[in-house]
Amino acid sequence: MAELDRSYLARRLYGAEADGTFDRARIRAVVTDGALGAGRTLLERYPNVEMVGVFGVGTDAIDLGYARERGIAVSNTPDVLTDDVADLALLLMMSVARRQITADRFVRDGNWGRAGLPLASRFSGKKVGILGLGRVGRAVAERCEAFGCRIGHVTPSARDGSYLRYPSLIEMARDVDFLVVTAAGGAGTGGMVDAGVLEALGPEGALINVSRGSIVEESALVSALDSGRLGAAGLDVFADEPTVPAELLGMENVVLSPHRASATVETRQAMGRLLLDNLAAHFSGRALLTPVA
Ligand code: 8YV
Repeated sequence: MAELDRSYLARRLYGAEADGTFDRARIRAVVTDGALGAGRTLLERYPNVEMVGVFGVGTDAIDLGYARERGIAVSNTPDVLTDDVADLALLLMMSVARRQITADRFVRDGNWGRAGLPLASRFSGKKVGILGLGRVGRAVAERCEAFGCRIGHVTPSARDGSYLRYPSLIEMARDVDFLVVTAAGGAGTGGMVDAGVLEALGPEGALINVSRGSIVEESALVSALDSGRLGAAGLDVFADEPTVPAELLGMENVVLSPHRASATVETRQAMGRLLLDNLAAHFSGRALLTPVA
């Protein structure tokens, strides 16, 4: 299933409007995704929109306040993608620890038998700190427990006693080997992982982000990795996708991924089905299956 070509869709959508072959008043629902979103500017163009269906769990790119003002229902696709996102977080942690991308290229470049590779690090038994113990964060924790890792978290509202809860992000960063970002994006978490947190994570630490690039101060991340103040990173999301800071492209201690955490056939089909089921529910007068509060 091809990834959504967002620029093509935008050109077709606004292009059609420009030549008058598109009656905005007839639009009753907007389908978007967790990255493209639906802000006030877009929703204002469609006076009769009743619903926004998000193909994804993140709603930070949806103007929920304006949707509420307009009485526009919003649905997303939680749960069906939780396992895939947590799996990718584990894949990034292990790839970073074992330097697997470097090892792969070492063999492909024909260097095996001609040169040596530095030793990697063990993943099992490491200390993992989770920023945001929600559905995905909990799934990451359960996976890490199977590898004998010690789990901690920082979560504003969690009352869960299952794992060590740190009083602050910087205290957790000081104490763990991996800091995994699974918190929801949006105004409440923007820039939470700043230079101080990255410094606290330190030269032996690694940042893993499978949520939103906005949660990390990306310039501070690049600087910390470049200077060695931070040991490594595994990143599936970035501040200004699809643009990735050029400095990261040359770093051996960084594993990069193009916002693919939910991009498996099974999950994307399940997300699509859930999105369509929400649309069908709305237009048949039933409650949404997965409404966004
Ligand atoms: C994207 C995501 O929505 O679920 C989210 O919030 O970020 C992703 O699943 C997905 O890649 C569709 O573009």
